[in-house]
Amino acid sequence: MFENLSERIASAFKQIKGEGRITDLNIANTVKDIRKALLDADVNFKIAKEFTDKVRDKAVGQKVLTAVSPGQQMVKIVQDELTALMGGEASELNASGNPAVILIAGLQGSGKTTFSGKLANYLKAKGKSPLLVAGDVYRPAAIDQLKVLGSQIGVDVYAEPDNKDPRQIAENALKHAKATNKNVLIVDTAGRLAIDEVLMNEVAGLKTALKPQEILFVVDSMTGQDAVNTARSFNERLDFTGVVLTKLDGDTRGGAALSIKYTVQKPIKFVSNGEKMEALDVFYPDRMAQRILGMGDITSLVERAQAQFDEEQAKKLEKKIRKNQFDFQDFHDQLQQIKKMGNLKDLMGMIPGMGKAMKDIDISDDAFKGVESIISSMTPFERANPDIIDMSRKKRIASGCGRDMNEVNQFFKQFEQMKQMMKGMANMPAMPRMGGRR
Ligand SMILES: Nc1nc2c(ncn2[C@@H]2O[C@H](COP(=O)(O)OP(=O)(O)OP(=O)(O)O)[C@@H](O)[C@H]2O)c(=O)[nH]1
Ligand SMILES: [Mg+2]
Repeated sequence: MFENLSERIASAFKQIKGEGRITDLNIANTVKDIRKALLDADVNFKIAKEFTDKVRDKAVGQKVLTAVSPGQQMVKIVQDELTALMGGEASELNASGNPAVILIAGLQGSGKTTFSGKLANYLKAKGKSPLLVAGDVYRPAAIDQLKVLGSQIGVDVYAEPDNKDPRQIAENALKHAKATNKNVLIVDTAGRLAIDEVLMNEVAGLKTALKPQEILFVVDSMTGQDAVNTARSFNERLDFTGVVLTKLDGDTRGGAALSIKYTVQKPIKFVSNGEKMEALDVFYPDRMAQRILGMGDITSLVERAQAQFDEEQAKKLEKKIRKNQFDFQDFHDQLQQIKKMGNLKDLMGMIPGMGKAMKDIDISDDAFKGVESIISSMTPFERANPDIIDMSRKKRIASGCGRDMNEVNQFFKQFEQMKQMMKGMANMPAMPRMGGRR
């Protein structure tokens, strides 16, 4: 995420970190390079200038020149200013109300429908009972798309395929939600290629009819400055409550994330970074600033792991590891959990220092494919009993998944090593025992 921007800012700091003596001149040079980096990331000119003026004034005001570690102090100033630029504090979604209504708006293809599904999934995990509403009446496929997402995450979808009046549909959906005890209504709407009166009237009409707690404006972060301009128009008309940035998994430069809050004075509430239903994060300006500065984001990484973590299952797994019974099925299940946490490259980028190292390495989600295919060509009995797999079984497994014997042997070797390592770790005295004595 924002690799180029991160790299440019890091190199701007190099000149100040490496210097034995800090002067007004190298502060000025650092600031100038940061400004260039922001402009190249498609941050609006005025915002970039104001930002770097602030950084310079603070640096001079805080006597960075005489500080013990001026480089670090500069980084801290930039970190604080980046956080402030993106909104300072995280802004919570208001899902109170019975039902709470959340209206989703934005241009065509920005990711509204996908986000509606992700939000429903997110709220469901928080104990809410959401209802998705198909408010896009123009494309018949739009209803199907929402229904597919709904069934994937186990959330009901309200649709009226023969009704062409989104306002009526939404009002009926509201009644339906009340009757079926749903406490959040998520209304997906139609998008258009460009801002036009028909689109604006339609969404404004929905706003009047539904009095939503939240109107979320969904915008494709790949569109940079355009994203910011569209946000401005939508905000003038709708006075929305928050922004959702989508497609942060692509090679977006960062301009939208950095300029939008400043421009519309509305918080970014969520960022979406992939097509999977789990690929949604609450937006934390401070964590994003850390990521941009190459400091990683361990907090989010841990939160993602926790969201996928099943305590019961973990306890069972620990027992098996202790008894040295960790098998191929367990291994397979663990892989699935990791994959659910999101795209691998994105996960690695959350580890401090890794973002830069990973920049040119292409890790796709296919990285596990070989291993997965080997496991899936085992019988359930083999998966649960790795020890019984002899040479002839290995040969059958290899031909079943179309991999060569070397690869299969290597995987078995790695699996054995991992098992030994796990056993060693599980039996270390420092590890708290679970389950108690028997
Ligand atoms: N990589 C990536 N793709 C996304 C993300 N969000 C949505 N998409 C994809 O972008 C395309 C458009 O997403 P939709 O959710 O259908 O967008 P929409 O705003 O509902 O589009 P319309 O209903 O046509 O206006 C789909 O192919 C999605 O899978 C994201 O965060 N990352
Ligand atoms: Mg849609």
